[in-house]
Amino acid sequence: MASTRPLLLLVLCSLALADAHFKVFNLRGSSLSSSILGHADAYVKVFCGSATLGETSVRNNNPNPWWEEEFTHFKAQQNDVLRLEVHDSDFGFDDFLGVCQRQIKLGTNSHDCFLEKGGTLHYTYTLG
Ligand SMILES: [Ca+2]
Repeated sequence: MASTRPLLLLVLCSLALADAHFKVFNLRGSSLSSSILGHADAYVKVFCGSATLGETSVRNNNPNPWWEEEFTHFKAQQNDVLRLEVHDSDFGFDDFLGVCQRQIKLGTNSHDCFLEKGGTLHYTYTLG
């Protein structure tokens, strides 16, 4: 029993230094900003550190959208900055509804983020 402890420590140290698997999912908006054109046609762009992970589809005319897309990154590290930009799709220039930024930690974590133009973005991520 005692002999397994150094090995366990070695494994834990290796994990701490290695790139970790990162996934962000369960993106939901609530009470997103509306305009004279109607409700937001919202989508989310996802970044982690210097990597662009992609963007969701547009949820047309919906102040409470849910996106089923999941975004993964295999070279994430603890304390990398997750950045979620929420946009309102429009003809011409899209409106910027707000941004959520957070340093990622190990484990599964859910957060709510208040957007500059009103409304909330909810999301969950897993790192490990
Ligand atoms: Ca729009």
